[in-house]
Order: sequence, then C-alpha cells, then structure tokens
Amino acid sequence: MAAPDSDDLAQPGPVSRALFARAQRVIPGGVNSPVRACRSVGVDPLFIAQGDGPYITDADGRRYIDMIGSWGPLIVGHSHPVLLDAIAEAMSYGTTFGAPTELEVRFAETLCEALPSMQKVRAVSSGTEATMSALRLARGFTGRAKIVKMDGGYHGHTDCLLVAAGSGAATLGIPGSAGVPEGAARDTLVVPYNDLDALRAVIAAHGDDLAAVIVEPVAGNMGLVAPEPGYLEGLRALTQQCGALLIFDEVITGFRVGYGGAQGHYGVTPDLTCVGKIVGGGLPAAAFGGRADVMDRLAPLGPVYQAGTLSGNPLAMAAGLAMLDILRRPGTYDRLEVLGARLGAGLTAAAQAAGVPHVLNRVGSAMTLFFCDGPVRSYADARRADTARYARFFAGMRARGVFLPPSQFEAMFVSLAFDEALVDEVVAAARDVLAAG
Ligand code: HOZ
Repeated sequence: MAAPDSDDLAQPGPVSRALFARAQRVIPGGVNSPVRACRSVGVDPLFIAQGDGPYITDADGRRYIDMIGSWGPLIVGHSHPVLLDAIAEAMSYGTTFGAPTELEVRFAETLCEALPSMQKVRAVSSGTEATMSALRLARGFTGRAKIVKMDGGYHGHTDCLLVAAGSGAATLGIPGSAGVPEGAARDTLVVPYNDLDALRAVIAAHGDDLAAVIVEPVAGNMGLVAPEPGYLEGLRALTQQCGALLIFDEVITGFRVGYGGAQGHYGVTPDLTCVGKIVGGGLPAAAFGGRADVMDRLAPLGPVYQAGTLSGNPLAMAAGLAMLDILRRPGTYDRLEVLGARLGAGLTAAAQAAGVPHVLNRVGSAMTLFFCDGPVRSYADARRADTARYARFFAGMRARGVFLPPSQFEAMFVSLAFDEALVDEVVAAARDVLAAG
C-alpha cells in the first residue's frame, strides 16, 4: 500500500485522486451510488482498500475511524473473523446454484423467529428489491393502487418511491427523479413523518384505494429521526381502519435498534417488513416478509410475480446467518446502547461547548448530529439544518481521521468493534473541529 503523501487527511491522497479520475471516465460521477461522491460536503471521495474492525484504510494507506459502517450493515465492524470464515466455508461448496439450499431455509427460519410478524419470508439481493417487491405484493393483495410514503423517507430507488425521497435525493436536492413516468408517481401520496393528522386527511380522501403505508419506523435517510410516542401505533390503527397494509422498511433498523428490529423495540406489528443491510452480513442480501396470507399471494402460490437469479445466494445467506448468530448473543444491544449513548452525549457536549446550534437524534447505535435548533421530528425540520456547517464538520473530522457520512441527511453508526476509548477519540476530534468553527 502506498504511503500517505501529506498529513491532510481531509483531501484524498494521490492514489485516491488517480482512481477517481479513472472512475469518472467509466462510471457516472465516478461512483456506483451517488452520496459516495461526497459532493454535498465539497470534497472528493476516498477510495477504500481495506477494512479492519472499526477502521478503514484508503488506497493511500491512511487509516480512518469508520462511522459509516457501509451505511449500516457492519454492526460488528469490518472483516469480522466469524463472518469471513462462514463465507469461506460456504464458498468451498460453490457460489450460486439458482436452486434452493438449506441455508435459505435457515435464513428464513431465523428471520421469522427474530421478527415474529414475519410469518413467511422471501430473500432478495437489495433493500430496493425488498421494498419494490413488498409494494407490488401489497397492491396485488389489496387490489388497490395508491401508497403513502413519508416526506424525506427513502426506500431505495424504485420509481414510485423516489417521490419526495431522502438519502441521496435529499442530499443532492433532487425532489423527484427524472425518468420516473408520471404514471408511476401518480399513485404515491406523501405525508410528513410523525404527522398522523396528515395521514388521516389522506385516508379520508383516498382510503378506499390505499394499498399500503410504507415507513421507516425510525427514519434514517433524512438524518435519523425517531418516531414520537404513539406515532407507530397510530399508523397501525389508521391502516387497519382503511384496510391498507402497513409496511415497515427496516432495512436500516432491522437488527440495528434491537434483535427484534424497531417493531420489537416499539412494540408495533406491521403486515409486511423489509430488511437488508445487516441481514446480509456485509454481502448483498435483503428480504421481505410478513403475514402468511399476504405472502402466499406470491408466485408460485399466487398471482404476484417476484423473482431473482441471485436471491438467497449461499454466500450471502451464510454471512447473514453468521451475523445474526453474533447479534443474538446476550448483551449485544446493551453494549451498543452504552457505546451509542457515550458518543451521543460526547457529540452533544462538544457542540454545546462550541456554542453551535445542534440537535442530536439517536436510537441506540444510530444517530445524526443536526446543525440547527431543535427539535428535528420531520424532514421539514431536518432541512433547516446548516448543511454548510455539516460540510465543514465532515471535512474537519476527516482531517482528524474520522470518516463520517458525507451528508447531513444520513445516520452515523457505532459498531461492536468500538470501545469507549475509540468513542472518546471521535468525541475529542468533534470538540476540536466544532470549536474551530
Ligand atoms: N442509500 C444509502 C444511504 N442511505 C447509500 C448507499 C451507498 O452509497 O452505498
């Protein structure tokens, strides 16, 4: 690995710069997912060569504390030996068969046991595929067309869910994507997160044609925003009243806020659930599942078509199962809470000491430090945040060897690979950066 050429860790080194130049010639924007380009924070991306526990090392040989964790999957840190062994063992039998395997059965059984609302499960390869399939199923099951999503909610890049989307669309200020036909967006109704009155109004007007309400139970793509007390219960009651399905997109929260996901944490049972990220153990796997009577409408039992060549891929199933085995150990989520609370308190104290307007939203080991006065309970609130300040914070932290999400509208994550001393290092860096302005 090349040696660092300077101490300025905020700027990509020569190898990352050269790779970015090559990438831009053959990959749109030089990246395979837009937020990675770091445009909203005004720097160029680092190209990563290696991950190890809580650290990543870039192609120039510089090491950073990783607060992104591959956008959520790496809850046990990078290159965990148990996961690597599980993948290697699965690989020794072959990489894909396009035919059922025992690993898929164990994967589905494990998900159903962890999230009892999932009576049946189907594996797919990405969170986008999971939400897209769950919506088609909800429409096929109910015979209705319309769906409700939340302003700033992000559920992957399916056409009808790119309306008022969070994550990269929020980061880049793209309110609705070009290329989405009017017809695909027409049946998407948008209401603010944490606003039951707005949903009541939509249901009053469209309840008879409403197939589903899809929500991240803890919003994670407008920055992190927790549900207010009674909100998820209200969604459950209102959807039940109008005969729409409630879909929890737990791609981020599943196995992150607790082994039973946000639905276990808050005690609200959806009809369908989408999981991803953590369940793939760092490989591309996701799943959707829920009520058996709904899931049994899927082909080959029912008329709703859904398929995938690499769905249930044995390497991803093995990695996911190994990951869930680790997370099931007693004390896992208490430990994540201790680390998350320490980081949240430390960042809050750092912002207070610097006199910077801030709100720290946190659920367990996931959090966002918003640079605005509080509270932040919706995307409209999140948009009040000072994104220029966030860009300075991002650059300052990267210069001090801390790799944050390159957007105000994403969550940062602590993994089990952290310890108190490492959390304190992140906090010390934040104190310096925020004090500098
Ligand atoms: N949509 C992801 C963040 N919420 C970003 C995925 C990526 O760039 O890898």
